[in-house]
Amino acid sequence: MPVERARPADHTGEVVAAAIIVDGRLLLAQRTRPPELAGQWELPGGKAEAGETADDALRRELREELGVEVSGGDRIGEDVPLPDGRVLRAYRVELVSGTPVALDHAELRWVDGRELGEIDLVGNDRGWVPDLRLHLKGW
Ligand code: DCM
Repeated sequence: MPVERARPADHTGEVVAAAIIVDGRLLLAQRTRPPELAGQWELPGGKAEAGETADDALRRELREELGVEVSGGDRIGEDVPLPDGRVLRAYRVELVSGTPVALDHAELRWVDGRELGEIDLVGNDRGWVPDLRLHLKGW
């Protein structure tokens, strides 16, 4: 198996997740699917499509899932390898316009550092907690 794949294939291999932090609180979204993840909370995001950069994917996913426009995209936390061979990466993004609405999730919640440690986060996102907390209040 080749170690490096072509660029478009790399992009399709990425799942992007957004850390939206306002006034020391992080936006979390409650999943509705699949059944084993329903009810758990995550950083909103999703799979990059073929040819999309991580930036493109973040902007599209957050428009679709939350109805907001975002910018930025500094990495935060470590890469998380997913069982299907994709890699999950978190990016810090800024809200440019709109107020987040749960268009594809059960609910949204803004959490401080203490609440982030107590909420039922999807397993893949748990490793990011220490890095995220550095930007949050209340811990
Ligand atoms: N995923 C995750 N944590 C996130 C966002 C996504 O673990 N913050 C995972 C769940 C799926 C895959 O990435 O395995 C694709 O996400 P989705 O089902 O939302 O398209």
